[in-house]
Amino acid sequence: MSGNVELEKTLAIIKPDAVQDADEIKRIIKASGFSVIAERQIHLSTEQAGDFYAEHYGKMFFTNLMSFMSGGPIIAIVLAKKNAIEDWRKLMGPTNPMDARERFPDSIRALFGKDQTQNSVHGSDSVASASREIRFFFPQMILEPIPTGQTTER
Ligand code: RTP
Ligand code: MG
Repeated sequence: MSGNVELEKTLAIIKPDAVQDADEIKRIIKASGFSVIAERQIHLSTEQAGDFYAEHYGKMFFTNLMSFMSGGPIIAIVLAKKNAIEDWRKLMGPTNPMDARERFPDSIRALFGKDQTQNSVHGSDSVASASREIRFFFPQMILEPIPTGQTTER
């Protein structure tokens, strides 16, 4: 058995507007106690960006969000830590960087976000979305402990 049972995983994305700041963002992430357990740079198509953010389909910002997220490479990162999902959302800060700068000046969106669309980073917002989003970028990753006697085949 490993000692990693309490560690939670979440999906972070460094969005196209902040890829140039990736080294500094990763430094802050690691200094905040997260482990980077997988990382991948990818340039999404508009369709893939729409699939990833399907929960926002039909909202007024959806088209804009798809073109932003497919407008350049992104870096998808799996982070692990106790309470990773909530703690990464806190470290990211609020959706709108202006709001982030007022209320949470040390947050990543306060430091690196440009506007309410180009806001530097993404984070999963629940256990269910973390699971879906990690699989979206890292389909081979085994997410749940596999009980003894079962195979990884599905
Ligand atoms: P994310 O999913 O990227 O972690 O961001 P979030 O939970 O803080 O915000 P969400 O409501 O899920 O929105 C997803 C992303 O859509 C863009 N957005 N643009 N009014 C706008 O122009 C607007 N609102 C949201 C942002 O890139 C936001 O992060
Ligand atoms: Mg969201």
